[in-house]
Amino acid sequence: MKIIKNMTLALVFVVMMSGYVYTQKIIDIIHPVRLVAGQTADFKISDLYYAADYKIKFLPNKNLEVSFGYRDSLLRLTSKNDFEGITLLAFEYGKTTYQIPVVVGKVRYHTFTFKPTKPYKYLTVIGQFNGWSRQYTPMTDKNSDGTYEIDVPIEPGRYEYKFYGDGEEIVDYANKDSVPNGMGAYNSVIIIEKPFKNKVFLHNTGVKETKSYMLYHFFYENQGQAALIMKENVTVLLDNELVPESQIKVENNRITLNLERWGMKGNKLLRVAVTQNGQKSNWQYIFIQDGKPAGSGKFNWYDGIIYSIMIDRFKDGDKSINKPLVRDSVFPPANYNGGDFQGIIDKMNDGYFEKLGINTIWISPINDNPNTAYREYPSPNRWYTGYHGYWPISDTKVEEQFCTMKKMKELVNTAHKKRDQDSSRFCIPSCSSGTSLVEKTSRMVWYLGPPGWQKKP
Ligand SMILES: [Ca+2]
Ligand SMILES: [Ca+2]
Ligand SMILES: [Ca+2]
Repeated sequence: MKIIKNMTLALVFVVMMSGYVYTQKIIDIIHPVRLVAGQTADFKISDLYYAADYKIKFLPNKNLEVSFGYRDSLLRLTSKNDFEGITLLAFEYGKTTYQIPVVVGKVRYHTFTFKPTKPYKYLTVIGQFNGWSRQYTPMTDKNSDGTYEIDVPIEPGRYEYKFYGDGEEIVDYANKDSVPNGMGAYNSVIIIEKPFKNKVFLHNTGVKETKSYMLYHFFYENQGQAALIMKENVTVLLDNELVPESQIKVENNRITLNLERWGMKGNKLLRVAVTQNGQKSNWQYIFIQDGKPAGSGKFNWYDGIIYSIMIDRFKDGDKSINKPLVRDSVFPPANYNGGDFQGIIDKMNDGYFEKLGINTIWISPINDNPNTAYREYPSPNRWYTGYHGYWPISDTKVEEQFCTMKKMKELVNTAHKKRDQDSSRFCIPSCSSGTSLVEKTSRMVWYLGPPGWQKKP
C-alpha cells in the first residue's frame, strides 16, 4: 500500500513537473524592436511577450550591449560598432533559446543654415518636421562668422519650413524652392532623400515539398547591389527560434530553406528578412499549418478575408423594428439608421459576400444598448445613441432594433449553411470593452463561435 502511495506521489510530481516545463514555453510571437544606432533604449520584457516568469538569460550579441534586470524586468539595449540593420538577440528560457529581432537604424541629420541681414536675439528653424514649434530648435553661430546653424534629426521626406527670429517669420532666401502657405506668404521647401538609393525587396517564390522536407524559396531583389548576399545576410525565424544556417542555402540572391517536415506540425510562423550593408529588406511572413503555407489546404483563420459590419449601418432588412430616438438634439448621423440582422441575412442569401471574395464576417456587438442618448464631453457636445453597439446594458438581451436572439441564431445558421456549401466562414461578434460585461460578453462569443471552437463555457 505504501509503495502504491509513493508511486502516486511520484506520479503527481511528474505531472507537476511536466506542467512546469509546459509553462516555460513562450507562445507569443516576439515582434521586432527598433533601436537608434549608437543610442540606448529600455524595453519592458513583459511588453514583448507573455510568460509565467521572466527568469531568462541573454546571450552575447556582437552588435548590442545588453543589460537585463530581473527585478524590474527591464531590458536595456545599446547598439554598438556603428551597426545598422537586423540583428537577433538570443535568450534562454527553460530549455529553449529564443530570439528577439532588433532593427537598428541610423538617424540622419540635416544642417539648416541662415545668414541674417540684421542681428536677431533669438533665431530658430520651424517646420513640418518639428510641428512648427518655435522652441525646440534654436540656431546658434558658434564660430561667429555671421551664419547661424543647427543640426536637426530628420526622416526622409518633403518638408516646408521657415526661420523665426524675434517674433518674425522669415523665408530662407538662400533656398529657391518655396510654396505659397495659403495665408498670403511663402514657405521654403526641403527634400530629404532616402539614405539608400537601391530599392530592395524580398520575394516569396513558392514552396516545394519532398517526402521529408519542405523547401521554401525566396528571391532577394536589389538593383545596383554591390555584392551577392551570403547566409550571414539572411535572418530566418521559425516562431521565435533561429533556423540554423545548415538549413539555409543561398545562391545568386536565391534563398532556399530546407525544413524537416516532422518539426513543422501545428501552426507556425516563418519570418525571413535580408540585411546587407545596413540596408534592410521587407520581412516575409509565412503562416504555416502542418508544414504547408496556410491557405493551401483546409481553411485557416489566417486566410479570413474579413468584412467588418456595423449592424446599424449595413442594411435595413426589417423596417417594422426601426425605432430611432425622437429627440431634436440627437446628431442625425449618430442616431439609429435601421440596419439589422435581417439585412445581413438578406445579403448573405444574395451571395453579396462571395461576389466580393469575402469568406469571413465580423459583426459589431449585438447586446442591448440604452434607448437614450449621451452627450459627448468635448465640443461640439453632440448627442449620440448607442447605434454602434458599444454601450451594452445587458449580457443576455439582444438590441431590439437589430431584432431578437432567435433572429441572431438564424443569422448564424445561414452563415454555417454557407460555410458547408462553399467554404464561406462564420461571423465573430465583437466583444464590447470597458464594462463589467466583458467577461460575459466574450462567453457569448464562444457560444456563437464556429464548430471546433469551445461550444459553451
Ligand atoms: Ca556660423
Ligand atoms: Ca430595421
Ligand atoms: Ca435598446
